[in-house]
Amino acid sequence: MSDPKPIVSHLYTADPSAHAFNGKLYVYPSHDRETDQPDNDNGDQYDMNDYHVFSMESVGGEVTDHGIALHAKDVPWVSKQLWAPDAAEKNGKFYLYFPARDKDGIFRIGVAAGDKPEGPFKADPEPIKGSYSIDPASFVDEDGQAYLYFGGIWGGQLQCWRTGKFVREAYDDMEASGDEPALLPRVAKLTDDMRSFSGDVKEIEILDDDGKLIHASKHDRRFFEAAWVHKYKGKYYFSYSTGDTHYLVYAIGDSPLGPFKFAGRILEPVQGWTTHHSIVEFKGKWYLFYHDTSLSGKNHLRSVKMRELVYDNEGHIKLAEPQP
Ligand code: FUB
Repeated sequence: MSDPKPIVSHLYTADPSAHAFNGKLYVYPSHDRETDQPDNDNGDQYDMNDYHVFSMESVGGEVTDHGIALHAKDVPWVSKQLWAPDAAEKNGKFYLYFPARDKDGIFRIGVAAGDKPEGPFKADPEPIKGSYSIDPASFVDEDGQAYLYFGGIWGGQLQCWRTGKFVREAYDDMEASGDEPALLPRVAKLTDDMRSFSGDVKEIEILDDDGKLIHASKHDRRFFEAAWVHKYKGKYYFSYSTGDTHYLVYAIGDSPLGPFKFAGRILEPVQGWTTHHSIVEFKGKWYLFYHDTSLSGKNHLRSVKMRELVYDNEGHIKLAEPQP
């Protein structure tokens, strides 16, 4: 399969969250930049401080960079590292969800609101109460209920939240092991104004072929980071990155709260350590947005790409062949 070109090359972009809003395709990525921070498992090299929003009217057409939609300096609670964002629309308003370290170095999730899909967005002065870890992904169901999925192990600090409270000393115990269930991603319902959690944070169960929670030792299928939820033919698809094995995989369920049953791989490892994606329907076709480091050759300078997806008769996801 031929390797697609990045959708833009004037900036480094990663962790793309794509949505169809107002008849256009909008992409909300991280904005990677050069840094003198060390490259380590903590993710210090991902030292981003703003977000740009991109849009296109057609796939393959011109991609517009709408400029800075939110900057870290305008968010009072943030110390550093604006990581993978997402956006949602409700009642004609647009919301940007973003993870960043607070002044204590703890990853939290913030929300910023705007009147247009491309922003600018104004951030609430505090992170969402009860939020933690990284990689927020929103999903608004057909009944109008919105959900926020989040979590990431290792540098994403999810292992510090095993007890429901932040335990800094648990950081180095990065994940479970052996036959223990893997650490699980989180979900919370959002309030009608999209700015708070309306209930408790819950764990998302991802079940293996035997109907049990995926074992922590199965690094090729356990959750690492980059949650994404989409709906196809009444089923909910929960997709994510397996981190240190570098796959994008997915699981299918009957409820946005899970459980989800492991269903396979979407994408084999790309160039670069991280892999992170979104899945969106636009003008009757489905697309995978993802990133790799083909442009820079450096782990922390990534570029967003896209490929068309198709479903087989059982609802399993495949990359379209040939690509448009
Ligand atoms: O971009 C920083 C982090 O790298 C993201 O939050 C992770 O999902 C990984 O892509």
